[in-house]
Amino acid sequence: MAFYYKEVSRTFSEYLLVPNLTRKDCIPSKVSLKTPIVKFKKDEEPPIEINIPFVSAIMQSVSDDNLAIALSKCGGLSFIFGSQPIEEQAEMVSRVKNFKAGFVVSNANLSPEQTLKDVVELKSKLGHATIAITEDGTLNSKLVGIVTSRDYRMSRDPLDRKIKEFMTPFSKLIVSTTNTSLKEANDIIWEHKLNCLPIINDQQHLAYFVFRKDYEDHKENPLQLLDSEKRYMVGAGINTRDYKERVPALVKAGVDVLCVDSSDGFSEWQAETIKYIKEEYKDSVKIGGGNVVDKEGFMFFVEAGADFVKVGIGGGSICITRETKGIGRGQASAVIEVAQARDDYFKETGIYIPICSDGGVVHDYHMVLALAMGADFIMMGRYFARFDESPAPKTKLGNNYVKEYWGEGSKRARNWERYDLGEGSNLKFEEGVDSYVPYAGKLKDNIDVTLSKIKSTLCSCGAISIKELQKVARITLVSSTSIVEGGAHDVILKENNY
Ligand code: RVP
Repeated sequence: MAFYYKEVSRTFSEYLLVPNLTRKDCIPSKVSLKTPIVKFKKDEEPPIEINIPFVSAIMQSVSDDNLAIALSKCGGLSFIFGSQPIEEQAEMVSRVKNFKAGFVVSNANLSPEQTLKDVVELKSKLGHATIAITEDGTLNSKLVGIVTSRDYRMSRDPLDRKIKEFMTPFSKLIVSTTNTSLKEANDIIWEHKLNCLPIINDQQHLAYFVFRKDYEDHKENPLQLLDSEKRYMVGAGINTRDYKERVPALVKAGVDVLCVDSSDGFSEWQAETIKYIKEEYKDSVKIGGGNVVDKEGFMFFVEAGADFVKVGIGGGSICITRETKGIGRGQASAVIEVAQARDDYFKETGIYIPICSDGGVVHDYHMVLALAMGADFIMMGRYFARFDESPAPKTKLGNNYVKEYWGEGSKRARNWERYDLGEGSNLKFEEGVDSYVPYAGKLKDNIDVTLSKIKSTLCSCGAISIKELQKVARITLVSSTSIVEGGAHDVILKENNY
């Protein structure tokens, strides 16, 4: 006879936190959200911790190098999507690792023979006002000048005017060389009242621009997540098919942590993949597995040697696995059970294996609930897909700006490895949808607001760290009528609310 769970499968919206005494030292500025993401032993320092408990989903529409840099700047970590050719994924990882804060590789480049029309088109396409002019219009030739909006007047200059006639030529530029530090570059910018400083290599090729406007930006990231060589940290997703080729390429590119990406990770292929990587690389490569929703799944990954375990099936906003296959579990129930298994295992062995709650976060308070229920960190897709830095372009839908967000199990992503049950990569049915999400602006601005809310909730619960929250949190189930009571109700809302 089938096994029946006694408890209903529940999700975050069915719970609330009940406040505890807020001590005087419980103030938001004292709250640390630092959290371990890989296995460690009792009384030892975790080998990798992130400064805010968020990681971005292993998805084409979420985690490319651009979002990874923005998130790492804020203290979180991205897992670059694996549903792309090995070289391209490794290239994204290496772009994050080689990114020098404040040093921008120019992607707006033209040649002196091109025209004002090209400048205008490029500017409207990329939104940059500073264009590098190089001999052949690529970064592989000499820098011969730059064009900014100060160099032309749209009302007077004809669109077919050649760039060489109005650019600021190299001879008039103040430039610096690649051994310049960010501090030195900024000093030159201030001294000469520049808006931007081109940094050139010994062949006079443009290596980077340093912009005046970025200066404050780089001073403002006290939580940025850096490795021992002061490079941004980044993760990457892999699958259970081509890992023997993919992992070496990612390791060579400098990846900090890997995760096997699968909708249902409780499979022999995942164990095989993790065991192989641990045999090859010992502890020098950190790898997580998932997704699972119960104690058995967690213990399976513990045996396989995983450094963390990812929790959640079917709760993703773009995920239709529960509808198509009838498998899954409410995200809260899954996290609660797996967290208990993690704690029991820690008590028995002194080995702590962090767990990641993946998918289903809709409101910021869901994040605090996930943490309070025992998650060490949280993976999100929809949350990040809405920001400027995510890969899809911003478009207009009716009167609103939106970004596209598609599931890895959708036809569009063609990531059949994630859903593969060992019989090849043919699509039989989709487990994800293609959708829009409301555009929400810059990642940092949104994360700042989210973090303020989370810190404030921790203070109400009488905690100043995630560990403390997990010890002291008091969580209650809510009735559907009390959920109605929790929102604005029985008033006529003015239009400008929210
Ligand atoms: P959400 O944050 O709710 O958008 O969920 C993101 C998660 O959904 C991912 O981290 C992944 O586990 C899952 N996902 C990604 N693609 C699909 C799908 O197509 N079904 N599901």
